[in-house]
This record gives sequence, structure tokens and C-alpha cells, in this order.
Amino acid sequence: MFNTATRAALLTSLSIFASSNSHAQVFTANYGQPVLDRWMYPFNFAAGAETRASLFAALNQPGFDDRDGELLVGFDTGNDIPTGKGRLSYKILKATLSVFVENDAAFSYDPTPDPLASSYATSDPQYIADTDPSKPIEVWPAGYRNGFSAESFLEDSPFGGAPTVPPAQGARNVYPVLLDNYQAGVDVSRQVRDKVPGAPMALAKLFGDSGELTPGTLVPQGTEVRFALGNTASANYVYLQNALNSGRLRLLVTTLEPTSGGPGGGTGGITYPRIYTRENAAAALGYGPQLALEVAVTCAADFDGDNLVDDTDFGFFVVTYNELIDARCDLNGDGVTDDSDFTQFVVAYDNLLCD
Ligand SMILES: [Ca+2]
Ligand SMILES: [Ca+2]
Ligand SMILES: [Ca+2]
Ligand SMILES: [Ca+2]
Repeated sequence: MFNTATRAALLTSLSIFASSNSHAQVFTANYGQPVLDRWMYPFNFAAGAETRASLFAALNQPGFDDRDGELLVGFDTGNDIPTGKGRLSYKILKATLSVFVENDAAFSYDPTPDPLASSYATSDPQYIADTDPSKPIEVWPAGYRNGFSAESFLEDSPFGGAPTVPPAQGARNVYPVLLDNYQAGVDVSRQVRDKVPGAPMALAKLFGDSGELTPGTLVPQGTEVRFALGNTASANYVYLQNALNSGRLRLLVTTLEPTSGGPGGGTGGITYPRIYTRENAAAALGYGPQLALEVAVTCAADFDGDNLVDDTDFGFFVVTYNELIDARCDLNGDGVTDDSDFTQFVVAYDNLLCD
């Protein structure tokens, strides 16, 4: 591996260019509707035609996934952003998913991560109390089983196959997935019970007409649930790049907020979010799932998407190089960011510009 001194020498031996370049290809796309949205809940028999999706958890209930009620949303980007350019060509300058709250004053705004152990049974020795009301709303990449894929799973496709534990556990054909940089993943539908450490792609921030809601306040109907997707772990960034390369972005919106009446069910009012789907009449008024993208399509070594391969990219490379497993600068696609990628990068760096 090159040492720090070698890298510093390389850095100082090359000129710094600050000029802009007219060949940058930046694509902006705003989707007012998804191509599919589906309440992923084992006892949803509307198969994509439902007008709202309840997001809730069924914690510590044998036979049920922890993340029991989820919303799958899908956007096809190929008409606006060219596909098939290779994963590393896609630099996500902005990616914002928005969905909107259908119910009124049912749950509180929690914008910060809660410890996973705050969802454990209170009898668990590792249990930690939740210090702020409600659970954040999360978004995850989509994983598939039973032969389904982003291409083949439509909003009216079967929910799942044979449960590992009846009536529903471990069966869903689309599930929130915790990815590594190789894009191998585990189904985190039962993240609480399996005690799987790992964070979602993003947590939602909630916005009303007068800006971001105050944490802890009850959430009004029509509130925007906004996810900034681009500033995410490198494995999720790679997922987004692959989605743009294929032209199909699929995401799962979930929460660990329990169903009514405490963990797993029981009596009591609704204390979880419900989200408008595209089939709801409110979608025509701007309350359906939406996606805003700003993507630069450039050469692989232009990591920040400004069409130059310069010191900014070098600085970005050094950070991922030190991590080794960060795949955002894995130019030869072998799963690690190491000296062979550096050698490739230096060639592009010497040329300064994308071809
Ligand atoms: Ca739908
Ligand atoms: Ca909380
Ligand atoms: Ca650059
Ligand atoms: Ca590599």
C-alpha cells in the first residue's frame, strides 16, 4: 500500500486546476408519482391498489416480522437519466424521497436514531429505554427472495412465499436489506429479534408548511416525510448507483413504531404513521410518493461529479482508500479500494479531465 508520504508527494506533484468544464452531464429528474407503491403487509389483500400504507412493527411476536407493515415505492429513471453507463459513472448530487402522512396527530416526530435495544422486550437484560417519543421513520434498500427482482416484482406481485414460521414470518418477497459493500445483504425485517446491528439508508425529517416540525410534536396530516438519500453509507450509495445504472430504484419505508397498544398489538389507538399511496385521491393534490434526483454522469474517477479529475477527487479517494472497504472509489470493481484502484485513479488524475 502507498504510504502517506507517497500520497502527499503525488498530491503536490500535480497541478491544481480550478476551471469549470462545459462537458459535465448533470441530469435533473422530478417524479411526482412512483411507478409502483405497495403496502407490504402479509394481510393486505389489495395487492398494490390500497390507498394508504400503515407503517408499524410487530415486536417480539412469533410468526411476524418485526417490521410488519412497510411501504415499497419504485421509480423508473431510464427516460431521464441514461442507463447502462456503468455503476461508477453515476454521481448522486441530490436524491430526495418524499412521502406524506395520511393520519392526523397519531404519532410524534422523532428525527434521531433510537438504540435498537430500545425495541427489545423490557425483560431483556440489554433493553434500553427510548428517551424520546415514537420511533423514526426509516428508508432501506430493497432485497428480494423467491426469484423476484426489481425488474420482476410489480405492485400486484405475490407478497411472499412459504413462511419460515406461520402465519407470515420470513416470507416477504421484498424486504428491507442491510447491504455490505459487495451488495450482499441480510433481511432486517426481524432486526430486533435477531439483534442485527446496522442503520437504514436514511431517517426521515418531517416538514410542514412552515418548515421542519419540532421534534416531539404530534405529526399533522399532510406532513412531508423527507429522506435525503445521497448522504448515506457507501454500501447504500453503491445501491443507488446500481439502481440508476439499471433505471429502477426501489425503496422500503418502515418504522419500528409498534402497532396499537404496545409491542406486537393489543388494544389502544393508532400510534404509528399511515402514508398516502398513489391510488389515494390526495396524490393528485401532491401527496403521493415523490422522488427528486440530480445526478452527474461522468467518468469513474470524477468522484464528485464536476467533470474534472482533480484534487477534490484525490481527497475523496484518500478517505475511501484508508477505509479499504468503501466501494465508492472501487474503480476495478473487485470489492476493495486499494493500490490497484489508486494506480488507475492516478492515470485519470494526470489527465485532469474526463474524456
Ligand atoms: Ca399502489
Ligand atoms: Ca424515540
Ligand atoms: Ca471531480
Ligand atoms: Ca478495487
